[in-house]
Amino acid sequence: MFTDVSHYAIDTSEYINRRNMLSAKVGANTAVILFAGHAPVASLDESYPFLANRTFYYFCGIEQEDSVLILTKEGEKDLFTPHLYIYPREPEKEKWTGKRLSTEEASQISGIRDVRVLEQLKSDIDDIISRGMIIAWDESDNSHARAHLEQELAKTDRFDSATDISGSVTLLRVIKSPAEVDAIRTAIRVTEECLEVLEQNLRPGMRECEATAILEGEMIKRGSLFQSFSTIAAGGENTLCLHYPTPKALIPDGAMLQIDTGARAGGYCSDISRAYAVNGKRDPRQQALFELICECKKTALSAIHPGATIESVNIETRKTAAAGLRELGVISKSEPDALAVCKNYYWHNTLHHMGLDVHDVCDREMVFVPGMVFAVEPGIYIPEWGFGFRVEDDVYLGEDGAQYLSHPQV
Ligand SMILES: [Mn+2]
Repeated sequence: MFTDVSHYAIDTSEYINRRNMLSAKVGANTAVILFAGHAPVASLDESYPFLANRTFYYFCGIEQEDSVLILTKEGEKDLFTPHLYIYPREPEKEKWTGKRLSTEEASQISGIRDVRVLEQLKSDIDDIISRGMIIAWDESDNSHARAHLEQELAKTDRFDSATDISGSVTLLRVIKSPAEVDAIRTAIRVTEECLEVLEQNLRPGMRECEATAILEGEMIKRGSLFQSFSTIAAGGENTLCLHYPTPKALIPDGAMLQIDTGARAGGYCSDISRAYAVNGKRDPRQQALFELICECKKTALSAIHPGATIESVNIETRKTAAAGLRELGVISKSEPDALAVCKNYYWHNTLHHMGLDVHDVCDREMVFVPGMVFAVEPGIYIPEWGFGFRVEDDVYLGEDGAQYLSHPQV
């Protein structure tokens, strides 16, 4: 199977709809200002790869450094007038950095007719301020560009009037449209194809980073140049570290290999964890833990329904884990508070929202409603046994409950 996502894109109508939905949540005489941001410097003239601020991207689909989106709502108008600011085409610079978007291309992607060059931005913002419009922005955006605007506003005594729209944006972003679910499903398909290649190449004595290389190499081949996050590959005792950062060890015969990985499609994430016996056969303990975690995932899936919360799913799933750990003798049968002791073995959340960010925006207290997408990842780590792992699948919450988007490991 080979799914090519090099040119996977969400339809322009999606961005238009999203801007219209946000306009209904914003008062009159307001200018929402959102920034794509700039890749952070690694050292000297070397930068980390660029990924546009996901809220900026959500409203226009533009993946180009330093771009700015301004949505103005003036007078009696119900809807925003959108203005997009990008760098102009510059053939000399593009010899180094590659082709920039033309205004026509940016317009086609975003559905925004008014695309301007960045040079105009300052005077346009000055104009917005002088007209007394309310400035609205995303306070969770910690880019230099927003900090700079904050400084500028402070000079004008307008700083106090700036409003934060991140709460309204979260309410939109947590509910996925059919097109978003399709993008996530496509990202998952890519990840699953790459995991299949890894499975065919597993062998005792391989290095953890070889697993990373196979997975990320296969993802890049399929056009997912940017993954949801850096792949985690941990063997043996290293599986006890959740975000194990140094995959340099050899994986001995008989050990487990924890993989946590995800390709992107159209900017959307997938997030899948697998626990493999590196020699192809789980020993009885490995098998017992695998079965318990799968049992936890079943519990989690039935606990994910409209009206549930992240915490209610955590509580239900931990009950299954605690009972299972008792069965396995990890928690003593005489222990009066197995649930409390269970936290020593099951210490991370069971699930998180997933979308344009892998740990997507959310309000942790938020009650689940249909249209949400989650990565469900029960994990149990047993230092006494020298290993632990999580098994993670992605699900969509419909009217009738959670459905798998990925194909669970058996
Ligand atoms: Mn996850």
